[in-house]
Amino acid sequence: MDRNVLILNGPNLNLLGKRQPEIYGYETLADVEDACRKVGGEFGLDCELRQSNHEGELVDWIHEAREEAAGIIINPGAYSHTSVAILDALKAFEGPVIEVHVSNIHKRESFRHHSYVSLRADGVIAGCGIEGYSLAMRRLGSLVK
Ligand code: CA2
Repeated sequence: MDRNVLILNGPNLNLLGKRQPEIYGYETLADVEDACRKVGGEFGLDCELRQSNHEGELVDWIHEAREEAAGIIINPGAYSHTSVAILDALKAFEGPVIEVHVSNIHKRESFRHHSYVSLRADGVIAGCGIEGYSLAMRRLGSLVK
């Protein structure tokens, strides 16, 4: 638990690397997990990546993380902009939380500019492609001592 990071991904992110590469790039969630494992190794952190298209499942996993993870990296996808339930679940998690967006949400439609999750996140990374996840892992390496 002490050295485990949970990397959560919300709806449609299973399509990463498979559709709309002009926005989301060519790399998949499997590539994200590999990259995070590599960075985690530098800090003695282990990681597990999960993706769900269902809000309640993401909430359940955040609850599980209370017992199982030292930190959370989360790309809530479109739920960033709508989900008070995910925000509330994250507020019940005591470790550091880093929010990641592959695209720069501030350069896109105005409805993407607000994120409920940002009200809880200790850090937010947007627009760095999938490298954002590795950057988040590095940040957790500093925060989780
Ligand atoms: O930029 C991000 O990471 C987002 O969280 C991605 C969400 C979007 O709703 C947020 O506003 C920003 C969408 C994920 C959809 O992912 C796809 C990936 C490839 C092809 C189609 C969708």
